[in-house]
Amino acid sequence: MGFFSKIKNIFNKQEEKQEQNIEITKEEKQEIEETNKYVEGLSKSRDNFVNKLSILGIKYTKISDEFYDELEEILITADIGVNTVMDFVDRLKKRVKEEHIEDFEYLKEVIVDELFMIYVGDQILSSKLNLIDGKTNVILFVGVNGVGKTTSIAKIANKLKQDGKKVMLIAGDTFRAGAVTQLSEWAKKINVSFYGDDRTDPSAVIYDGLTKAKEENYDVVLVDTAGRLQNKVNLMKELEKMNRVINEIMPDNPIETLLVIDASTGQNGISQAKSFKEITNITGIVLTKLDGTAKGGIVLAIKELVDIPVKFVGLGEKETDLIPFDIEKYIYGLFKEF
Ligand SMILES: Nc1nc2c(ncn2[C@@H]2O[C@H](COP(=O)(O)OP(=O)(O)O)[C@@H](O)[C@H]2O)c(=O)[nH]1
Ligand SMILES: [Mg+2]
Repeated sequence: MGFFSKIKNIFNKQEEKQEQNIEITKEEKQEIEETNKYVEGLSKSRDNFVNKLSILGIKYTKISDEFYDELEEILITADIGVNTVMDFVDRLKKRVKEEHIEDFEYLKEVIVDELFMIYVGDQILSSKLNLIDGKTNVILFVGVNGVGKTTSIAKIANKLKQDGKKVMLIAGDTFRAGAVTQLSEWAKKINVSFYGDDRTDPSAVIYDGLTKAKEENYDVVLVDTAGRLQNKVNLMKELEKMNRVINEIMPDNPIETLLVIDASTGQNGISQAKSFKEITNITGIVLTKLDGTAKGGIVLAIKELVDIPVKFVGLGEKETDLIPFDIEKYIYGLFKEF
């Protein structure tokens, strides 16, 4: 049985259990809820993608060169990178030949299997945040304006708070008007601590906020920043300075630096990721607004072109709609009716 049948089985079984009121554990319940979020959030992508692929299966009675050409086009328009698509089609052709595949139903399985392999490849990318118990952990959020940094901070902070962590938000976006207030309002709403003032040097604000967080034994500090990519040299210097300040206060703690990108910006988001990767050590990606795009294939392009693990995905605007990235649920959500 292929990978896709396997995950379909797992998720269907969980749902059946719930429908038949068979007792399920808290973890199983959360799994179902998260899977449903992927299914709902990826509906635009799925409609686009799966419909087109299914039409291919009707249009071609034989797997021909024209079939592969059209398949390539569909995958490229879903924002999976060109090279990834080329490699993928090569592998698919090889398997079709070796396994003498003629049946489209079986080919579907192979397509999903191979797409999964693009992401997983030969390494396991962990979507877990790198947090150490008993220490004050720092998560720095970077990314250009409007991608969803501040809202992602609030959503992640809310989750950490629910997990029982002592959480502080620091307003390191001293550039945009209203950014400090926006963050402090979120802090109030989700009931976590806030540090921010009207100084213009983000590193000075971060220094004082972190000093306080360390003294008062906070578990996690989430730092908002301004993303001015148009001036790469300045941004690099600013990020270097922030990292220096953090290292000075917490010398042996790893710093999580999460780059936030907006899935609906497609290839533009990918080039932002490449630029940020050049100027600072990005440890994970938060991919927002997947619910608003039909080009959900961008996750696979990120893997190929940026090779930084996606740690969270935004599948809606609600506080609970930003969830840890899970490749199996993602693939399931993307291909549910395929
Ligand atoms: N639909 C949707 N909207 C989002 C998501 N994440 C953020 N947004 C919206 O994007 C807008 C910009 O977010 P903001 O956090 O202020 O961006 P920042 O400039 O990077 O801090 C806000 O209106 C958010 O509600 C998401 O995953 N899905
Ligand atoms: Mg902001």
